[in-house]
Amino acid sequence: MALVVRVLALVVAVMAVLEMCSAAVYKVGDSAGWTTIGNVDYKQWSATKNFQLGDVIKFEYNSQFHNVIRVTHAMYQSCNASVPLDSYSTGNDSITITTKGHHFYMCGVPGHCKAGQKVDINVIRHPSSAAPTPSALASPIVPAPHAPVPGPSSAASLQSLVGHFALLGLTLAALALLVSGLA
Ligand SMILES: [Cu+2]
Repeated sequence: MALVVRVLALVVAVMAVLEMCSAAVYKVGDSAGWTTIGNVDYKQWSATKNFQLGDVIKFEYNSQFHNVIRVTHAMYQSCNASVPLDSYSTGNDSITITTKGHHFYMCGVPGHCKAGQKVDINVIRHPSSAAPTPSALASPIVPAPHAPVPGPSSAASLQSLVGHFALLGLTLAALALLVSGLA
């Protein structure tokens, strides 16, 4: 029984760590993609996501008819495409989010933004969470971890796996100690 509890706790901990430090890829509009067809509600789409630093925002569209530009909040609101901050036009654009706050994107083709082809990617600022280290930003993709082997050395190896996430490592260690105490 004690072993089961310990293994479960470790699995939960590993999942929590992976959840927090692995980059997610979000395809804008899901299966519909980046389009004016079908009145995709991009506001609703982004509202259901929990964007994190390092996540990849993927725009898939027919480059003959659409494009992607990053704009300011004011330009986003007024659908002003005149001075884009960034622009993309391959039809398969992956953008990695490296800063917190709002990231406003719209289609620069006349009329499309007004028709709703605009999206606000908001990485919420958590005041309590530790600031991400530059190394974490530089390498958002976490190497595939080895399957956790339950045992006395698990906590140590897990800690080394997430060594650069000191706070998480400490949490993990505390959890392991707690579980060991209960066993
Ligand atoms: Cu368009």
